[in-house]
Amino acid sequence: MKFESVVLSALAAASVALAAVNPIVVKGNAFFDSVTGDRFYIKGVDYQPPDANGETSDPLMDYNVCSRDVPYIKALGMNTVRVYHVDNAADHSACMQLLQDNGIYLLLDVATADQAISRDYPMYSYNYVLLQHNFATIDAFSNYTNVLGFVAANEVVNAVNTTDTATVLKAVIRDMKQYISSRSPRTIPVGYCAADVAENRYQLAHYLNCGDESERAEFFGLNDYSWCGSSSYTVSGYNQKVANFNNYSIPLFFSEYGCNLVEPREFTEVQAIYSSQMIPVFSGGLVYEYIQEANNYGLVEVSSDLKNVTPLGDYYNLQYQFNHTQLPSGDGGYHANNKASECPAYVKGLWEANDTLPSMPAQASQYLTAGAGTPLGTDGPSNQWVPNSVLGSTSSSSAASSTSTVSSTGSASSSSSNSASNSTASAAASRGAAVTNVLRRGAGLNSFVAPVIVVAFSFAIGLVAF
Ligand SMILES: *[C@@H]1O[C@H](CO)[C@@H](O)[C@H](O)[C@H]1NC(C)=O
Ligand SMILES: *[C@@H]1O[C@H](CO)[C@@H](O)[C@H](O)[C@H]1NC(C)=O
Ligand SMILES: *[C@@H]1O[C@H](CO)[C@@H](O)[C@H](O)[C@H]1NC(C)=O
Ligand SMILES: *[C@@H]1O[C@H](CO)[C@@H](O)[C@H](O)[C@H]1NC(C)=O
Ligand SMILES: *[C@@H]1O[C@H](CO)[C@@H](O)[C@H](O)[C@H]1NC(C)=O
Ligand SMILES: CC(=O)N[C@H]1CO[C@H](CO)[C@@H](O)[C@@H]1O
Repeated sequence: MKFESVVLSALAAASVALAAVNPIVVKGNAFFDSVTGDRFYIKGVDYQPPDANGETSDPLMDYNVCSRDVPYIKALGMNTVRVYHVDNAADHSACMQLLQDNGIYLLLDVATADQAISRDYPMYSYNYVLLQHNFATIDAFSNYTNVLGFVAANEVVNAVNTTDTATVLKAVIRDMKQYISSRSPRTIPVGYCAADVAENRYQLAHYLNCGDESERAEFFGLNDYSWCGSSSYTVSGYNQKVANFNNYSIPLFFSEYGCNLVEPREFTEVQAIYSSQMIPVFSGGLVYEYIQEANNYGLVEVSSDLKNVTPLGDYYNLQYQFNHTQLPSGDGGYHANNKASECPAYVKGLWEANDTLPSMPAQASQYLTAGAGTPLGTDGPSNQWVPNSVLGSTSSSSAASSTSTVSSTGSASSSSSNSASNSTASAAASRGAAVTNVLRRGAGLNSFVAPVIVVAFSFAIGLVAF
């Protein structure tokens, strides 16, 4: 039994006694502390503060940034941050130590603006450049015991017409797992964070959890904005998700939550998320998002010199909820022995992923024995290969649309076709999608001579006009 107030007073004393941040392991559909054996619930916040120019940057390479923010994150009672974008060539040791000292785990997205699965040409983006990047990111973080998991992609399936990307996604998950088992000092789970697309939400979840063990995801995050204002367990539809995921065999959590259609946000969903109704099936969640940006989901505002942050009303509302939410004791009634899912059937226009994953490219296979080598960082080559066959007469006028997806603030994932309730919230909130899924179908990759490595980020921010 753990009361938040106990945790907070323990945190106050953390300068004398270091918080224990033992590696987390997956058992059945839940996370557990590998040393104490306690069930681990994610109490998290999505953390991607932009740099001085409002651009996406790596908050874990700059001690000024993480040391500014971690005390506020800790005072909220959080035990996890999700970071959507890092520079794998940077030194993260100081910030990782700070997180560790404060009992905070890291859920890390490996994609960047330049290195990600493409919705436009998923198979062409599946190459050794992508895998070298992902593997080098694993190398850069796998020594830290407070890494909770790696997110292979965020919202790459964002509609009914991008489901073929799931085949590549699953191959990437398989490859990352294989790299971890070959090279990492410990097993670190690899999973996915999904847009809440009502039409194929369960197909995707079951697809990533079906087939051979070597191919299956090890957790599933749902970016979910279905609880707005003083909604309820039933009005939000949480109850249906619990019922439908009851037989799911891997950990499930909200990788983003916090609808802002009703303001101020009271975060009454916190009580539901950690209730005995939900924890047999869900393992907590992460609030979108720590820092205030144009899309208006922030908990704190940062000063223009980036030196200070000021908590906003939503920060205190969230803190209030965590102060008054008690985690159930024991293992929370988790499901130890659910079976892996059945692979969903092909349905044209709705679910078009298949069960024949592409093999790991030969060049990438070498990394399993030789290692991924030097991390190339955010200036490294992009994996967005553009083949001759897709060039053609299509105009490249849609470049502008990709511009908007990368600008770091707000209303990112406009192509999300959530027909679920509150799709506006979901679409507007998905800044994470902007970071990881910059390149979408028709987004202006048409005018290159191929094969060519596209400097996608420069392209997307409009520095390069072809
Ligand atoms: C991780 O640990 C290994 C073995 O001690 C070391 O060679 C490697 O440089 C470390 N990686 C990082 C990023 O610190
Ligand atoms: C998918 O549908 C959206 C919305 O209708 C559209 O904007 C996009 O171009 C489509 N993508 C493909 C690959 O058909
Ligand atoms: C499976 O999907 C991939 C990626 O879309 C595609 O390249 C491949 O041809 C598909 N395989 C089968 C057997 O349908
Ligand atoms: C939450 O609890 C902490 C520690 O007792 C306290 O400092 C803080 O003011 C509380 N916050 C709210 C909003 O109740
Ligand atoms: C779980 O239930 C869903 C339907 O709700 C079904 O599609 C799936 O195959 C089931 N999984 C198992 C392992 O029974
Ligand atoms: C299902 C659900 O939670 N729907 C909510 C969507 O947002 C509106 C507020 O704008 C709520 O009234 C609905 O309950």
